[in-house]
Amino acid sequence: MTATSDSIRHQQHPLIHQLADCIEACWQRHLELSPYHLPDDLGYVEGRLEGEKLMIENHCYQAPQFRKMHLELAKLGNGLDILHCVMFPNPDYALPMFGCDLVGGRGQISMAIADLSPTSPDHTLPSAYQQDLSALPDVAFAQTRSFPEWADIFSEFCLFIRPQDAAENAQFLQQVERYLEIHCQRAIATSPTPEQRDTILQGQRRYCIQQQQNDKTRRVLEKAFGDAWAERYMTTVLFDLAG
Ligand code: 18B
Repeated sequence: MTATSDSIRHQQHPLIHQLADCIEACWQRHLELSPYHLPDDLGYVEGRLEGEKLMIENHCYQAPQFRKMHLELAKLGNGLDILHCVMFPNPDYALPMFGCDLVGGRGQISMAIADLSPTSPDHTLPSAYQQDLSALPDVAFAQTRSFPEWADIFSEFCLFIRPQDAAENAQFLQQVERYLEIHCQRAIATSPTPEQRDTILQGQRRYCIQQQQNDKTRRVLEKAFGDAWAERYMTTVLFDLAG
C-alpha cells in the first residue's frame, strides 16, 4: 500500500500523520527504495477489540543498506492511534537499528519513543553516529518516561517522553527527523562488512527478542486478534529475526 489519500494517517493524531510523512520522505530522499513484500494477508488487517474496530496498515520497503524498512499505522476506534517504525539493517552493514513508537489518541500523545539503538557486541553506537548525535542541539522535554525491564537495548540518545503540548510535539518531530537524516546519510556512506555478518545478526536478534517482550503491544494485538495471531505478528512482521 502506498501513501494514498485513503491511508489511515489522515484520521490519526497530527503528530503521527506528520511523522509518517516525514519518515517516508526521508527514506525517499536518501535511499534506493524497492517494495518489501509482507505475507499477503498482513498488509492491511482489521480486528475488533472491546466492540471497537482495530485497523492496521503496513508500508514496507527495502534498500541496499536495509533489508526491511517498516512503517505501521494503527487505529483503534476513535480512542487509540499508533505509529510503529523499525529500520532493519542489511546484516552485511554494521548499522544501528532505528526504531520509533508513538501511542496516543483523543488529542494527546501518551508515549513517544525514538532511538538509534546499538547492535554491536559492546552495545555502543559506531563512533560516527556518536559524534553526529552528540553534535545535535539539546532538546529537553518536561516529562520523560521510565523504561520497562526489557528495554536495555536503547542508546543514551533515546527519546522516551510524554509530550505535553504542540511545541513539544513539534520538537519531538524535528529531533526524530534529525536522527533519520543522520542514519540515512551514514548508512549510504557505510561499506559492507560481510565478514562481520554473524556478529551483526546476533545484535539484531537481541534487539528483536527484547522488543518481543513488550506486553503492552502484545496485549492490544491479542485482544483484537487472539494469542496465536499476536505471536505470529510480533515475530514475523514487527520483530522478525533475520536468517
Ligand atoms: N506500545 N505499539 O507498535 N515499541 O514497536 N512501546 C506501548 O502510554 C503498540 C515498538 C515501546 O512502559 C503501549 O504506556 C501496538 C518500537 C516502549 O511497559 C502500547 C503496536 C519501540 C513502550 C503499545 C505498536 C517500542 C511501548 C503503551 C503494533 C521502540 C513502553 C503506551 C501496531 C523503538 C512499554 C503507554 C512500557 C508502549 C502498542 C517501544 C499501547 C499495538 C519500535 C518502550
